[in-house]
Amino acid sequence: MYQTRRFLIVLFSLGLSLVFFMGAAMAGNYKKEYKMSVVVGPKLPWGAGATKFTELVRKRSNGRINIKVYTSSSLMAGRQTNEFLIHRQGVADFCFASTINWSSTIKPLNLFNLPFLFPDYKALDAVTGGEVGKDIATMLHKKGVTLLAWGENGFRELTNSRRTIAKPEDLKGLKIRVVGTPIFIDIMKALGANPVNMNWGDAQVAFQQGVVDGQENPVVAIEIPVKIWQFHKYITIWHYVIDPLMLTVNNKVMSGFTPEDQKIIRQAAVEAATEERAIVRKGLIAPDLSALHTLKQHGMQVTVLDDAVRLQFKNKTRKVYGKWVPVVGPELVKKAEAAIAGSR
Ligand code: X2X
Repeated sequence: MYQTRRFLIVLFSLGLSLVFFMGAAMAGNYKKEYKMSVVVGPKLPWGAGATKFTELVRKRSNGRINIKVYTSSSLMAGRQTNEFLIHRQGVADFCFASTINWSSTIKPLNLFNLPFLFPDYKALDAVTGGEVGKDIATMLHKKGVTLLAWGENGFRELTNSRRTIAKPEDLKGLKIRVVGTPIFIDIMKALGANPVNMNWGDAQVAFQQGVVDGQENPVVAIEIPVKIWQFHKYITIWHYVIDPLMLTVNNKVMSGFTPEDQKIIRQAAVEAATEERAIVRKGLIAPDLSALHTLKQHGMQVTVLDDAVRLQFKNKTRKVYGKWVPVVGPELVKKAEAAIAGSR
């Protein structure tokens, strides 16, 4: 009797120390610091969203998971289109990334760059929140990256220092900075503009020096925070492409966390990205047009295209759309078009 009890006690303490030891070993596997890549600066909603995520994770994991945000493309020496590669290699453990910057490496992500595909947020939410979103998550997972949540940069609107752009002909000959993702060169050329690709860091210097006439970026997420009115007087709200953000983690890094910590990471990502998305959508749709008012207050001339004129622009880019469907993958485009039609 006494023997059995002693045996049980020994067994129990052995088990206990094993659990303890395993826990310690797993925690010991954690890096002191994880790296998170962001292309823009820390003060923009996009950069702030990344910081928010890291704060939630640090707090809820009681400091077990410590993520440092590397802003302004610093993990890839400014070259934003290299971000996916450094993420897959594990140079960046986490990313809060634009689909645009990854789409030269991962062709199906050009779905979001197809000109004039997404008319509004409802259409985008139907796509990212539906089957297409799941397909994209599966595809990314196969390439080594786990998609945790969708955030947003926003509809990309055109600004320039030369003139009002109210019809396609107005764009003729204007030198427009775009990201180094080939579809943007095609779109701008189809519209008669003269596109030049530049990394975001260089682009901001180019605006200052007047090396380019214009650029395209979202109003709340980028144009207001960088005070684009210092360089450009004219803005056209044309909603030509939308730019979702993906909050991601390298698969190997994710599998190194305990199930409990994985849950904390997933939850924090959804919360931070959802909050960020709400922030960048504010003030752009009637009755709340406060973001557009901010632009006007700073002397910008705001041209909002109506559906008829938007269609003129769309018509000019149809060939580009057709050229890029096979690159994206016809099945994925079909699914997205159906989801958008269903959201009407
Ligand atoms: O480079 C841009 O224009 C930016 C900041 O919007 C992206 O990273 C896609």
